[in-house]
Amino acid sequence: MHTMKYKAIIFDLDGVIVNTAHFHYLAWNRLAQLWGGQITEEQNEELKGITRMRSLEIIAAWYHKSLSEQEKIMHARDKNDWYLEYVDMMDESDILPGVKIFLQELKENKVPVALASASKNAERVLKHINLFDFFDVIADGNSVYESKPDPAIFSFAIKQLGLQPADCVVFEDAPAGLEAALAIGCTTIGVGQPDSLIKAHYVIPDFTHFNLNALTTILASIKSV
Ligand code: B16
Ligand code: MG
Repeated sequence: MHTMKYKAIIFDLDGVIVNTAHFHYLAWNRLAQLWGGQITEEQNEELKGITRMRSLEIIAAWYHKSLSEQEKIMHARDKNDWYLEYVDMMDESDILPGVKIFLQELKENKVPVALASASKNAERVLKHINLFDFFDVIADGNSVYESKPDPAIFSFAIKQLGLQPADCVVFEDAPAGLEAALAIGCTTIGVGQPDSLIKAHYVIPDFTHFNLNALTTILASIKSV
């Protein structure tokens, strides 16, 4: 047994750095309401980490809607316009607890940091909350076509870092994201409730009091991966 060593940290965005999930929910729910329904909390879990188009297809299936390509594009555009109304009101106060201090520690210790988010709006969000400059690599919804749980977004980020999956620790809040990172051999730390993140090597509730020391202790407890 040996202690796992990390060379880089990869962060998901929604649910890890900020709670944009709520804004995605409000925007998708507007569409569901037009179709005479409401998206439940459980259904919303299924949409976490999933690309916009794939999410739309899933929601359309819930309401038994068969959409033409043109209709899909129109609904996805409407949803995004609604979503961006919320994003454009975001500022530093929307950063989840402990995240900025941890990013500052990573920067001081010259640990490479990447973002791997399904969102096409990731840069816009990071700029609103003033965290854009903390990232050496940004992999987002514009980088790859495939949706998590496909590992393409993580492979893209890791290639840009010039590293191997086994060198990277991934922080994820969504089952689809964990599945993606695990499929290629990253070490995964779930952020949130353990019961919905059972696949993760380890789960933390959030980044409150989290630091490199805590990470080292966690990686030692995970054993050789
Ligand atoms: P956009 P993550 C994901 O972000 C969200 O969890 C998911 O709900 C959303 O549909 C997806 O981004 C695409 O976002 O519509 O902005 O391109 O968790 O991968 O950071
Ligand atoms: Mg997420």
